[in-house]
Amino acid sequence: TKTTWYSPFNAKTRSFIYGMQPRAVQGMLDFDFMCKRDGPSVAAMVYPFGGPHVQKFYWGTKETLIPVFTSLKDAVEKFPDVDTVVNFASCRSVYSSTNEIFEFSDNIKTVAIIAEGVPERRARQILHEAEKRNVLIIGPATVGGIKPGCFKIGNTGGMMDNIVASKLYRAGSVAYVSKSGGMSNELNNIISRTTDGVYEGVAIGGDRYPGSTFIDHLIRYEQDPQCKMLVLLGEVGGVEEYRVVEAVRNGTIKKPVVAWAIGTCAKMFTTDVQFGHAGALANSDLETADAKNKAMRAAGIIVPETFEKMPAVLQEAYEKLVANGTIVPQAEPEVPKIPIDYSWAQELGLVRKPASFVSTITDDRGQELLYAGMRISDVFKENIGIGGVLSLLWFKRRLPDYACRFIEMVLMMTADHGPAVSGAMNTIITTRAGKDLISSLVAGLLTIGERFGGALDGAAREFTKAYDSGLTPREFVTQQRKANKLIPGIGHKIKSRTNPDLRVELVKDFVKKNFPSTPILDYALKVEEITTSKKDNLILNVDGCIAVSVVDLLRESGAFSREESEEYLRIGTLNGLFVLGRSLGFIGHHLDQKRLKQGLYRHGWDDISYQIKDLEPRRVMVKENRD
Ligand code: Q5B
Repeated sequence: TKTTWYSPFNAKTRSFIYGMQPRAVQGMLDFDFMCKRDGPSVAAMVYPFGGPHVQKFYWGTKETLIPVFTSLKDAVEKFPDVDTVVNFASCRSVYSSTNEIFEFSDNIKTVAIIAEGVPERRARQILHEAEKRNVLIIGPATVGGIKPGCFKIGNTGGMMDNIVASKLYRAGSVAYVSKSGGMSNELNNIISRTTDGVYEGVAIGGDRYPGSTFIDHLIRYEQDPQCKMLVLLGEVGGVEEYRVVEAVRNGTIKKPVVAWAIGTCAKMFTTDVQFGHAGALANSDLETADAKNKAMRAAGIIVPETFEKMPAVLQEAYEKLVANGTIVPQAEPEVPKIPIDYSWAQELGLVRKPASFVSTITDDRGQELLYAGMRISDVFKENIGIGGVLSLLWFKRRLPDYACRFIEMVLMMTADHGPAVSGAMNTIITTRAGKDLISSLVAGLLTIGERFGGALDGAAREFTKAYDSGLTPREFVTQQRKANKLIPGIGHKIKSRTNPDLRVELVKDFVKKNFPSTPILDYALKVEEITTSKKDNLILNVDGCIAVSVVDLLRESGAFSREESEEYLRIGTLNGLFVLGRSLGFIGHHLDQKRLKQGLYRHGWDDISYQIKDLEPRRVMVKENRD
């Protein structure tokens, strides 16, 4: 269906959206879908940044892709059928972008300019150029307009439920023109309740120099045979309403016009009142709303006594047109179902869905980040330290001060044990191979396990089990030996009874002084007496000592139930302490190597015992077999 000058929008109208306005585009597509259009009224978006790409939108309940072009030229080349542009450019760039649009005036016949605050000089230049090129401008400073069943400009009409309530999904017989988007919504509402509905509605915008004026649209409506009745919602300021008065007087407009100029209350103010719109200020008596209403009434336009009486006069005028056969009311189509966005439906409390993830430790959704319910500002106000933070994030509770200090001690104690240990070595080699911090850190962390640094969980488990089952320390050692198992937490490569690990001494000292009781540590020390009597280095090592102390903390502090403490032992909490602490050291080693600009490491041949057998006989055998 081809458009005409008086009917620029129809159910085939396709548009470009100038600017990145996904919400507006989705609103237009939802409207299109409700109107049962064949396809989306938005052909493409034009947005100069980020390169050409596609964006996903809903078409009903399904998804569709809308291309984004970086230039209007590309968009026009791809979609030569598009004749409308909704220009969302800001007031700063609207002049240049609209001029760019004018370059394609062979294709683009209607431009809606949404921006507010366009300088009047620029608005006049745009208007001048548009007239020269025969392009219809709606705006600036407008929400746009709507043609029920056909096309909706940008955000016109508001939310979908509003559009349904005003029956804008199907055409009526009444066309209106107003200045403001808000008042257009009011007209949509009133017209849908008092007549067979809106045929078309345009908000020309509240500036002093709109690209098209009341009369431009009313003359279009007059010419359009589908439109039977006109509505004008003018306002104080400017003289555009008088052009309508003149058109009615001289017979250019013959269809019934219902009109009202808003701002009659201005006379109640002792000084001149500037209403919301830039143009809404009476510069002379002629520009007052009262004068306009009087002139319109005198010309035969249907003007209610007050705006409140507008619905009544609209209904009366409409019923006359029905009575004389001008309007034949149509059967109401089924009210379209509007798919609503999931997030909106959720906000309205209409849907529920099981969450894919559950989290119980932190919440970043509110104004303030919460750690286990504690506001981040309180974390600092109360100076709970890293031990306090760990107790919130790992145990979801505030632990007693001594427990937090113990946690901090563990982290400090395990932070590093020199470059020679497995993990640090791995980190160093990885760094020297040119890898980044995270790779080098992870390379080090991956060495933590039963033998190196990761014996805490095992130590806690085995010592606790032995203690709980009533084994004497000696029975425990014997049992482990018989089972050919090393006792986790016992033994060290370099530390021994004669070369004690001072870290272990510090932990023991702290725990003995601060913990309410230490049954598992005491038990482990008795085991140590037995193992060291066999071999000097079979001491309770740093992993073992921390592990049994944590068990005592979990069980004896009163902060955990027995089930909770069992669970924390089971789920790997204790090794986590070593991992966290030693990360400090591994990162240090990585930075150290980088700082020292150490080159790629290659191990010396002399330090590898090559035990490769001569392969010759095998080769011969293979040959023989083949023969
Ligand atoms: N024997 C730690 O072994 C080490 C025994 C044992 C009964 C044991 C070894 C062991 C359990 C795992 C453990 C954490 C591998 C260590 C750490 C952090 C670190 C590291 C650092 C840091 C040392 C010699 C003889 C053999 C064995 C017997 C050894 N351990 N018996 N229970 N636990 N421990 N890991 O010296 O009769 O001669 O055959 O696996 O707790 O990783 O600083 O380096 O901060 O970075 O190589 O402190 O103890 O001794 O394995 O040659 O054994 O002692 O059966 O007896 P060694 P092996 P036999 S802390």
